[in-house]
Amino acid sequence: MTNPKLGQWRAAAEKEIKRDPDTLVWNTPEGIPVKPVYTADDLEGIGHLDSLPGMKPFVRGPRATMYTGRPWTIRQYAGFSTAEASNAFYRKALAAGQQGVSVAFDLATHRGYDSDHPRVEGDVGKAGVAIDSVEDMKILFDGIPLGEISVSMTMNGAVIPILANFIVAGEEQGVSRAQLSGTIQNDILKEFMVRNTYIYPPEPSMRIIADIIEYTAKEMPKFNSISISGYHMQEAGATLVQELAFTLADGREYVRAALAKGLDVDAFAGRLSFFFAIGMNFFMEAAKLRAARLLWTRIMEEFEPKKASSLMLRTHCQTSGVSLQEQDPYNNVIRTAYEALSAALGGTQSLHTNALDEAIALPTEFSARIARNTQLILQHETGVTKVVDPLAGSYYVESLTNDLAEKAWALIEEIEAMGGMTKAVNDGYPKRLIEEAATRKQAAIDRGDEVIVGVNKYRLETEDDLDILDIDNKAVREAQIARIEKTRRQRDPKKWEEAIATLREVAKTGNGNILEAAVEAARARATLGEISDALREAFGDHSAVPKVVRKVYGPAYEGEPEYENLVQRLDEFARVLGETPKVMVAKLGQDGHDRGAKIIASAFGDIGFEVIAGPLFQTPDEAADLAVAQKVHVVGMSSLAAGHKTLAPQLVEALKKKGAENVIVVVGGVVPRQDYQFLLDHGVAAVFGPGTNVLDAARGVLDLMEGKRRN
Ligand code: 3CP
Repeated sequence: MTNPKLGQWRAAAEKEIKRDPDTLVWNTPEGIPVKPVYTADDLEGIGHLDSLPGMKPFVRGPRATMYTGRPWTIRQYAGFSTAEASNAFYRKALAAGQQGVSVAFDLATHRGYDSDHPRVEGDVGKAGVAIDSVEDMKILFDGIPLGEISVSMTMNGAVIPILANFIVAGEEQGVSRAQLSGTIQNDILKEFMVRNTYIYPPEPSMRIIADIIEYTAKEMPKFNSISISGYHMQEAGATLVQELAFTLADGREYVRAALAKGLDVDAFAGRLSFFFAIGMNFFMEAAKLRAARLLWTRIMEEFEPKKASSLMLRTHCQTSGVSLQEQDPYNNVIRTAYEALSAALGGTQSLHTNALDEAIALPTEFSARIARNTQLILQHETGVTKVVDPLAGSYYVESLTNDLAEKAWALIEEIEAMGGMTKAVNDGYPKRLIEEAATRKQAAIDRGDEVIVGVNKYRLETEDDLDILDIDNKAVREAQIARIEKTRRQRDPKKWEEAIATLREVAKTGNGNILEAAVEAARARATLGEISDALREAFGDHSAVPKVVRKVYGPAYEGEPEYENLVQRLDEFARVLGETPKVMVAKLGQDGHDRGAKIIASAFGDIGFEVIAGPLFQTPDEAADLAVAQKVHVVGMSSLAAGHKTLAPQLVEALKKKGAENVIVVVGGVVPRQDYQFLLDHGVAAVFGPGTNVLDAARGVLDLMEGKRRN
């Protein structure tokens, strides 16, 4: 039934704006047309409207009383430098109101390398804490009672040694594994899609996950075996529909893997948990969490569980990292506060609020305090915890919930028709959709269609310096190496050898549980690298071939003089040069964040450069070899994990050594302004920091090439 007054509204609207009100419709990246006004008509046919919180299909929340009974957990993700430094940080945060711990590991740890491995020189202690063995893990939780405080660990690649070390650290603190509460991320499919901290190929990686689910179901009843994550998809540029669909499809795949181990669905389903990003589309994000719960119940009903808890989606959320900006960074406090409110209105169980400086560095004590207080103020001062699901019944939000659910379900079914998520991930389908969405979004920002305050509009003439945390990773590496050596010296070599041999055997034969064998190895003080290597021997390493999407950025600019002029200028320069300018986009060290690199490669290709996308995880020497072999004019190093001060100078030196000093090196990504001069002094020709317009970067590279030719 159409509201008879809608016609009157249209007339009034048209009079106000002097054009058709349909021109006010906002077509979101999800393909959802958001109308200027919603009415009861929009609720017609929506099935979930009369549902209640704590009841099927859980749209209104997994708990009957939600925050009125217990507010969400304030769980700030943190970790840097050494176990000692991170431990001190956690203790202070807990004393100041944080309610759970969430560990960020450095990228060397993520990828299964000990701190003394030559490939990780630029990574140790940088974007998280370095953990090499049980000895580090014990220090990390010193004075934090693991039987009382729940601990989340973001770990996927080296998930086996980390969880094993955690279990043994608990044991040696006097806390049995049955008492340990917390969550391990353990979500490998999204690593192949977007985050890239995988180690082994997809198939054995799925076996690892099933083994962890099996072990925790039997031994660790309070521990969440997985955190099925959409967060990184949104960070990589996914639309909310993609984030929703791919995450839930991943979840379905993990359930199937666990069932294939012979587990009863009710033995593990209640300990599956989720993790979503909360970006700036305020109502859509809250609706997304509601839709996620609705769809997860639908998916889980297929497996016919008996317990209601097996049907309910519980989730952690983090405010969006990509929504943070380097420019005018105090705006980030405001962005984060809105996102946090949206997460609370959506009914999250646990939340991380980003610190204002997280676009450029690790949080300082000051910025971490503001981030934490953003949640404390929400919980204690705003009244949002006093009512369950306050957005229920809103014409707009209910309609959005339904639209998101329908669109995501269509994509989930599409994945199903392709043979499920492992297959789709192997084929690269979700990755391609996400990269296309990311490139489209970048074009919208560069064109100014999407406004970012302080970046592409209302930009400050001068930016104030911000105090940021810098880690001396040389010192961290030396301290870690000393402790690894001590651990190796003090352990019983026979016990160590036996435990590693058993682990290798279990991995190779498939007889036994990998985590169980790894716990023994951790007890015998096998290091993280040694445990990972034992599994590497059985499973091999996964290496991905980078693919770059084309014709997404360019078409968004078609006909715009700014873009056309640049294309023409490049074309003319190519004629003078006698060849197409060739740019290699390089990712060095263990930094797998490749959204920026992929967008640059894609956009530069459309503009007319010949682009070589270097593989992930290269050493500076390997990148220089590739640059020489490909005869590139420019290497663009993309750095998002703080390794630039070690790796960029090494790249410049490696090129020089190979007689390729003519190759121009530029650095782009998350580079604090404070570091620009250092990089320029070490042979880098230009730095393109966060928020750089891609066309400006392309013009900058062309200027450098032209300048070089003239000299
Ligand atoms: C909850 N409880 C309640 C109520 N609400 N009891 C009575 N009344 C209520 N209203 C109970 C729960 O049942 C539970 O007990 C206990 O209180 C804790 O509640 P919870 O909701 O389970 O909360 P929490 O322990 O915090 O667990 C939240 C989830 C968990 C389930 C989401 O998985 C989690 O903490 N995830 C965090 C993941 C994370 O931090 N990830 C960091 C990613 P029982 O357990 O006994 O039932 S950082 C990545 C950053 C980007 C990058 O990768 O680099």
